Amino acid sequence: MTTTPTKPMGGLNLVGLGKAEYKGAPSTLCNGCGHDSIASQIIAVAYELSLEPHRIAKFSGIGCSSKSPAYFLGRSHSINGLHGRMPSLATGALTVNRSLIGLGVSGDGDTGSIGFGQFKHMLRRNVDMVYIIENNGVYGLTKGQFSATADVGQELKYAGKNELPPIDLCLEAIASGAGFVARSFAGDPKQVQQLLKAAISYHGTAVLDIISPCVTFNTSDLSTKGYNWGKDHEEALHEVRYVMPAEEIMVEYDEGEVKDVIMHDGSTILLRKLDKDYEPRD
Ligand SMILES: Cc1ncc(C[n+]2csc(CCOP(=O)(O)OP(=O)(O)O)c2C)c(N)n1
Ligand code: SF4
Ligand SMILES: [Mg+2]
Repeated sequence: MTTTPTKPMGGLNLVGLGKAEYKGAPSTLCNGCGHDSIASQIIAVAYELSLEPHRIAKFSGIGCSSKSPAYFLGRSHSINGLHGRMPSLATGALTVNRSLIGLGVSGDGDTGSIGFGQFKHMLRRNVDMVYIIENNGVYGLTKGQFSATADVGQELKYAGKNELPPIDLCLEAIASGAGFVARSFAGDPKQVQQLLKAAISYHGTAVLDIISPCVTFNTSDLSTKGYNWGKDHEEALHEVRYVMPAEEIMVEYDEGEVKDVIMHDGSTILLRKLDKDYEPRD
C-alpha cells in the first residue's frame, strides 16, 4: 500500500474532502458495540491520511463485525463475502489491482473458526492489506455462541461453559510469518488510530487484532474480551505514535534572505540565511 503523506487543514483534507465524506450508513449494531468504535477510528484515520475513497477496497465475511464496513467509507469499494472467505476475495482483488488500499474487517468467528484456513493462507501469501479482527470472543450475530478465541472455562448464560482453550490470533499470525501484528482494544481509540495509520502504510499483511466488546452477549467482567476487563487491565507500556513518511523539504535561497518554509503539517517556519557581512562577535 502506498499513501500520500498528508494532514488535513481546516475542514477539508488534502484531497478536498470533509470528514463526513468518509462516513457510511447509520449503524444498526447494538448501542455501545466495540465494532462501532473501530468504525469511527477508521473514518478518522482515512480522513486524516487524506486517502482517496476510490482507492480503498473494503472486504468482509459474515458477522456483526463483517457488517460494519457498511458503516464507514461509504464512497469506497466494498464486498461482503461468505462467512470465513474474505481472505480469498481480498487476495484475488488485490492481486489484480495493485493500486488499491485493501481493508479487511473480520470477526473472531469469521477468522478464528470457519475462516482459519483462509486466514493462514492469506498470511502465507503476505497479501498487501490491513486485516482487522474485531475480537469479542463470541459469535455476536448468531446470538452469543463461544468462538475459537473465547477463554477456557468461561460461562455464558445461553452458551454454557467453554471447555476448549482459545486460539491466539496474533500468535498464529506471527507463526505464519506476518511482519506486522498488533493487538489493541476498541476502548482505546487513540491507540487504535495510531495502529491503523501504521498498518495502512505497511507493505504486506498487517494484522490488527482489536478486542471489541460485545455488549449484548459477552458482558462478563471475567471475560478477557469484555469492556471492563480491557479497562481494568489497561497498562500503558509505551505511547504508540505513527509518524508518516514524507518527502524531504528542500529550499534554496540567497544569503541574507528570509524564507517561509511550509512544513508537512501545514505550519510554517521562517529561515534567515546569514549574509557575508554577518559579524558573529557583534
Ligand atoms: C457457512 C456459514 N456457517 C455459519 C453461518 C452462521 N454465522 C453467521 S455469523 C457467524 C459468526 C460470526 O461471529 P464473528 O465472526 O465473531 O462476528 P461477530 O458477530 O461476533 O462480530 C456464524 C456462525 C454462516 N452465515 N455461514
Ligand atoms: S450482538 Fe454483540 S457484536 Fe453484535 S452488534 Fe450487538 S454488541 Fe455488537
Ligand atoms: Mg465475534
